[in-house]
Amino acid sequence: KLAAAPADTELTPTLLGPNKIPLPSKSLNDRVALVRGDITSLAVDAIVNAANRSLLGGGGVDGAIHRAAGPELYEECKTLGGCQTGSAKITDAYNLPSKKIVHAVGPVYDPLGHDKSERLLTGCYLKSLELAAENNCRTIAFSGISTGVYGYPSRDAAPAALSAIRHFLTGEKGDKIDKVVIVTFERKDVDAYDEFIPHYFPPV
Ligand code: AR6
Repeated sequence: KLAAAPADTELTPTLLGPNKIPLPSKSLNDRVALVRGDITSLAVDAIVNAANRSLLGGGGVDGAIHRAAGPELYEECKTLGGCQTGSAKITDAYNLPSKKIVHAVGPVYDPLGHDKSERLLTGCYLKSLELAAENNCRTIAFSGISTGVYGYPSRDAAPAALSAIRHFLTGEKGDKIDKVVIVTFERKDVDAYDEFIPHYFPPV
């Protein structure tokens, strides 16, 4: 269960998020968890990587995942033909304790095209959840997508991510996922999720 929300969880229009989802719903609280640490150590069904369009590895969490999964991951990624921004593809997880890796390609944040960036980021979360559900992955852990090298501000990325997760869990295929783990690494992301989670997933 998540920590209790501050008393003043009054909703403002900005907290409706990109999908204009009515908030809040107490019943979803135990379906989402927030942890800080290394996503490569998690024994969930699927972990979500913040990849680039080549899907052939890079720095940040992508580099950490490729190092920990081993060279077979790179070999499988080579067969995928890359991936569009705002979408995702799934692979095996090789030496990782998870069963699958979803490789999501977030947008490079564009402050002059905020709405487009948000649509693409939301697309990453929805497609990742869809792929997990299709592959019988009932537990999924997300690293931050676009909030590192790609420059997406954490205070904008967190509500977009939470809105998309909530949208999926309340939708048609929502019952195919038992638990969504949000993995934070840096303080700025911890702070953003601490602030926004109580609005999207209020405590029971
Ligand atoms: N473990 C867990 N989380 C991490 C780690 C780690 N080792 N390192 C960073 N994060 P980023 P992006 C968090 O830069 O912004 C790669 O080169 C970090 O705090 O990994 O989507 C890809 O190949 C941040 O919140 O991904 C692409 O070229 C989040 O992971 C590009 O970077 C995402 O930061 C993608 O950039």
